[in-house]
Amino acid sequence: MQIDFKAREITVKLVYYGPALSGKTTNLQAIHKLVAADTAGRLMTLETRDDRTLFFDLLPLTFAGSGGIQVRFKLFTVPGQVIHNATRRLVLQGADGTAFIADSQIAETRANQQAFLNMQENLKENAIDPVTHPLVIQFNKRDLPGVRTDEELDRLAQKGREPVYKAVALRGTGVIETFLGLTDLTWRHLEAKHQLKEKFGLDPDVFLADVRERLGLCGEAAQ
Ligand SMILES: Nc1nc2c(ncn2[C@@H]2O[C@H](COP(=O)(O)OP(=O)(O)OP(=O)(O)O)[C@@H](O)[C@H]2O)c(=O)[nH]1
Ligand SMILES: [Mg+2]
Repeated sequence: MQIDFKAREITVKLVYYGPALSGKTTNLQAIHKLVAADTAGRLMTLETRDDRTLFFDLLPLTFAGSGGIQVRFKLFTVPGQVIHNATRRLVLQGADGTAFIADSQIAETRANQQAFLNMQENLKENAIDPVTHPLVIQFNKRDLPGVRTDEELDRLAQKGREPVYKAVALRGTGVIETFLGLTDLTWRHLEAKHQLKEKFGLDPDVFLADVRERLGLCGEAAQ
């Protein structure tokens, strides 16, 4: 998190992590499409010819908090291809929260596991504790055949600490819910660490309700 006292601006870094082709870029594209233009900035993507992220994508979302504070969420994606590990580590630097985008296809189970371990390693490399780091998990591509069942994902959700979301990012389903879940978890973590309410008069309940309200309609529209 960056605080600019002069500009009265707080910048929060959120990273979309996961194996190659799980739909990280598609999540940002869907958010960009669903969120009103006064909230979402320009989506910057850097892709190779076959749609693979080479470096990262970036989408800024800006919200007005109470007391004239601007809160900017910078959403990044990492490149999922195994060879781009150095870039993934770099993008994860200073992350305040992470959404792990898993591929629901049974055939991708191993790739998900490897990417998850890789994320934990890279968090540690960046001196971020994977145990306390705000993390949500999204199982994407629910529309495809050969995916893990809803029951299996529900069981996983019950077993783990992290909130789990199901999505079809290509249709915009579940992407706003995932983002709101990540924002909620991340903001509460930042509040505990930096006392934003005390310093800026930014009440977490009021601010998060405001974010939900502004994006809530987008989630419903996507169903
Ligand atoms: N059927 C289906 N396809 C999806 C869904 N989400 C993404 N895709 C497709 O999966 C492919 C990969 O999506 P990307 O968003 O580029 O994946 P990525 O995770 O950014 O991939 P890297 O940048 O290589 O790490 C594209 O062809 C998307 O259209 C989904 O929910 N359902
Ligand atoms: Mg990508």
